Amino acid sequence: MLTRIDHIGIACFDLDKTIEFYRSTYGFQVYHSEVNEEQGVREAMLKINETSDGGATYLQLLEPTREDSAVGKWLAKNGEGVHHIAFGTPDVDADAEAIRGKGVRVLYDEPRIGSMGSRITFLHPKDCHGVLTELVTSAPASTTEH
Ligand code: CMX
Ligand code: CO
Repeated sequence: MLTRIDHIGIACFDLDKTIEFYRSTYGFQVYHSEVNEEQGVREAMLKINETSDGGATYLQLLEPTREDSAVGKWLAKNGEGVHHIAFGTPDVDADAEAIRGKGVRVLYDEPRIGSMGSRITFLHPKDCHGVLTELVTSAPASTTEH
């Protein structure tokens, strides 16, 4: 069951400048940052609020590490802006299978590793009214490293 908005993914050309915009304009701080080579991103998670399911909602700022990555291609075509929305679930495997059964293309056969050791998969934007949609199960709290 999808229980929160886990994050909004925002594509940017310069991660450091974009972090500074969110800090100086809104006061949001970087909670976590990492490079995910498989996804081709350098990313920063800004925690906005905690949620009633024990998780949290973040902004995920994304700078591509290579032009042929999903974010690199998207930036070249669209410029900066909202790239995807991510829903949090305790069981990404079950939700992905249930949604696949409804005829929506799930991009990965098995969830992959996302931010902070989470497990993630994506739904094709063309099957979701133009919105690239991610499903996320957070890593257990004891294994989360910031
Ligand atoms: N939102 C909405 N539509 C999108 C989109 C997005 N983020 N990305 C691509 N599209 C649309 C394109 O506009 C295009 O539409 P048209 O045919 O009407 O022009 C169509 O989808 C195909 O796009 P494309 O540029 O040819 O790109 P690809 O098909 O090669 O890739 C996708 C699209 C969704 C399969 C790819 O972006 C993907 O695998 N995404 C999942 C992984 C990802 O986004 N990783 C980065 C984030 C990591 C994280 O969140 O941790
Ligand atoms: Co994301």
